[in-house]
Amino acid sequence: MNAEEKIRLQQFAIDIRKQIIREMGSLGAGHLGGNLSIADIVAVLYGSEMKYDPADPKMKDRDILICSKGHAGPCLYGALALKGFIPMERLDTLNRGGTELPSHCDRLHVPGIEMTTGSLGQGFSAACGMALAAHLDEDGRTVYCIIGDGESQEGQIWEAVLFAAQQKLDNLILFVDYNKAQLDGWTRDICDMGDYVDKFHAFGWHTAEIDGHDVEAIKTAVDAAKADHTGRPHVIVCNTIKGYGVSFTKPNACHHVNFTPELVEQCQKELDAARAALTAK
Ligand SMILES: Cc1ncc(C[n+]2csc(CCOP(=O)(O)OP(=O)(O)O)c2C)c(N)n1
Repeated sequence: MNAEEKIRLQQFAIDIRKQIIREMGSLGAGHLGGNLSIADIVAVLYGSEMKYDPADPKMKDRDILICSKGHAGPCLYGALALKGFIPMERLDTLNRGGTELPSHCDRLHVPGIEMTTGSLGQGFSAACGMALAAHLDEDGRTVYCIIGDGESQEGQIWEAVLFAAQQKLDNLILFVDYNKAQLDGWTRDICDMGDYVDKFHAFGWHTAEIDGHDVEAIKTAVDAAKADHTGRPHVIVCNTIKGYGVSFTKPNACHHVNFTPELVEQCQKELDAARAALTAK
């Protein structure tokens, strides 16, 4: 990846983080930590990897992204607004009465959202079904899915992992947002998942483990997964930090955060400074 492309994707990730703060700031609260932790993954997907058309969200042969950890809707909404799927002003209506922007991913209200999620464990099964359909149609589509590490404690996830391997879904790329924290503390203290790479490897998957905040590493891993047509589904285990990008967050205590206007201003200033530092490089 050349330097300009890297800066462009890093800036896009910061712009997505700014929209997450905007959305939750206007509501006064939100699932901050797990939204910020996936912003770099979402930036690479919408900024470089996915086939889509904001003017035609249901475009035939588009790629699919399902955020199975549905509480990270605001992150996807930020990317979708920046790419022109929805008006930017709609971001100020997150989860208000009558809104078209419910806080959890909602495919019936939000153009570009492919699956309604929020009940953890379920979105990934839908992603496997869509990947199977694309596989049977041989239409060249890639199906991406993001799950949380806390979410991976759901039994349904591992049924789907088995199914994807059995069906040889090599058009399926799964990201594990390995931020090491769930709703109420560290994942290792609640239900330790052990080594994801070993686990997925044992289930017959093609695996990679990367820094999930490094846009270059994310793109390299996705490109390698797309180039591997050996009949194995792909998992990219992304080491991330819950609440990444702003300074006030503590990784194991920022699942859901209340915002004051002052806190919103502080976060936006920090993100603007990080963006300016990139431009200055
Ligand atoms: C089936 C189900 N049980 C419980 C919840 C409540 N819940 C929402 S987010 C969350 C924690 C999920 O942890 P993780 O997947 O690690 O998400 P992240 O830390 O990345 O935000 C829980 C328990 C839910 N949405 N669905």
